[in-house]
Amino acid sequence: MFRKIILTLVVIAGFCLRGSAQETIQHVYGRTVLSLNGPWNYIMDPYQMGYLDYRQKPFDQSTSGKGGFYDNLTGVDKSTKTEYDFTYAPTLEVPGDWNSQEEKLLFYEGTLWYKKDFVMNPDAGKRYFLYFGAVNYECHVYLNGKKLGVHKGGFTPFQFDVSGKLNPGKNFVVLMTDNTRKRDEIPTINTDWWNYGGITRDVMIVEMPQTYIEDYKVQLAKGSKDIIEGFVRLQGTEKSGKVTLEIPELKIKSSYTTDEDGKVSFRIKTRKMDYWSPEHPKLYDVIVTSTDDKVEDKIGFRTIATRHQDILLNDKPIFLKGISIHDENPILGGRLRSEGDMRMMLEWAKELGCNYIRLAHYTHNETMLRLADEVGLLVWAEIPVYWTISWTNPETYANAENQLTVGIDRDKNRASIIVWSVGNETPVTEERNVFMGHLVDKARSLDNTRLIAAALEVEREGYTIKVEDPLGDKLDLASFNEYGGWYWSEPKELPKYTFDIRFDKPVVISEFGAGALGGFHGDEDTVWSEEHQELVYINQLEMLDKMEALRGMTPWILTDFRSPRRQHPVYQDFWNRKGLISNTGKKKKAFYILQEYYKNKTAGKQR
Ligand code: GCB
Repeated sequence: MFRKIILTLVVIAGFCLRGSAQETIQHVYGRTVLSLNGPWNYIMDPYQMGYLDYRQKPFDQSTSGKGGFYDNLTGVDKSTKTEYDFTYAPTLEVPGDWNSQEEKLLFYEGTLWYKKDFVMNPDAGKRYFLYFGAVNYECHVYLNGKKLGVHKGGFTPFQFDVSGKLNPGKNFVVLMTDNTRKRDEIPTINTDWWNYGGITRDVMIVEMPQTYIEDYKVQLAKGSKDIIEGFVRLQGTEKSGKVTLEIPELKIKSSYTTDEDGKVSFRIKTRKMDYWSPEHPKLYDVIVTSTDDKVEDKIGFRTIATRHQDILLNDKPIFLKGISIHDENPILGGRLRSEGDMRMMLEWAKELGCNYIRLAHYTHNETMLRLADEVGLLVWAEIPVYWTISWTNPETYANAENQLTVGIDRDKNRASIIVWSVGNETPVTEERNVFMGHLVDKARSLDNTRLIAAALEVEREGYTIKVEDPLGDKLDLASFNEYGGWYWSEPKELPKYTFDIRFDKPVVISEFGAGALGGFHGDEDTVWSEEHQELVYINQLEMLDKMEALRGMTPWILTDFRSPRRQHPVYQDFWNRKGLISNTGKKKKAFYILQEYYKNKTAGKQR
């Protein structure tokens, strides 16, 4: 007990140390921006010689603040003595990881610098923000040779206020990025995915008025089908002012005055509306206006709840026909770079018959969530609290909580998201229970309208598969990964197993699967053959279908993906082969087994 209290205090102290998450502008894609996407010059710098002097002191902390690569010196005349030069350096496309763009960078983990020139004519009456969709993992950002700050975390957006710092005409941004894995970070050193480095998502300069709409939330109130609830927050010089919320199709137009912190909360009783669902992904135009600013969004309204073992979407029981997805284009062997890449993944999920996807194991691209809203796919969103992280380090907790907060903050208006997951396969210990318990509480305090879950693990006793993780008591779903027929048991034995789950909650299997090399055929007992993977799927589905409480699943995984842990030279070659689609885009036999299963599956009917 005493130990538990100490741990709780440590965790809370960790949160206080870092303070609250950095706010980013809601819906940057709906604002006036200058895109900085495209080619950026890069320099690979394994010894950080662009950052540290020969005594290992950072140049940007020296008296002059100069000496690093961010000075962006270029050999203009014969007396210039520089040992780097971005002007002649090769380029990488942004957005895009470095690994998939240059062969010598495929396995690179370390420091790499980026530089981009751009021309602007800043308007003195406006504010400007330099916004990054995501950079993996740590990055130091410099504008015109001056440091703006540092950011850690590979999957969440961040921004810097650059008002008054932009030159009329020529400007340059330099980034030192570093994807070195570290034990105390989130994720930690050990994962089963590629540690893609660099500027993996959009970069832009966002132009805003002096007082602007920083954030808003427009959602159905918890448990209600006719009350739209939320807030608008202004930021800038005149925080207290008039704001108007309009949803023309619902004949809503309401005006409010924000308080001295710029915030106003509202509740609006609404008329009959079309609820968002996978079959009918209705999005309403939502317009927020302030004296100087205006932003337009498309927002869907739906309810999600559980009742004993049922999941209710808009009050009706639903079976979640899902698939897990990494933020990776298997054909590129790199992070998803464009809307086209993302649509390809979602179309495959649709073809499989899905109404639901698990975006594993970290915050995905904002565009992916907007597309899920548009095409009608429910979403499980997650943070990279994965396997064995540093449970007792307060900084680690603060980092996890920050990633959770920023993710919820960014995507709180997306109807598609029904589940916030706080982690995957974390091992049960007292320290972990405290850490994870706090994350669950935090998620609930930030958003009480969605389900909170985590992908738990199972234990076995004979032919009984047990789910007993105490964290499950705090969660809305009984969700767990279960690799029968692959990591344990023969596939043909699976139908003999039964489940013993200690929670009276809907069961949503967050993973099961088996590896197969696309195009490799053999009999069903030949491991790595498509037939073997097919056999695992057939027997898994037979076993799972016997479970009364089964309400959904996201088998592992839609497509093959790169992983440094998958080394078999013939069958893997650094690819995790559990995809239902290969890295050449070919559907494996198991794809059709799951497709058939989903075709016949209806909510409420378990067998
Ligand atoms: C898991 C992990 C997932 C792995 C998968 C596998 O349980 O959650 O990240 O990739 O198993 O292939 O082993």
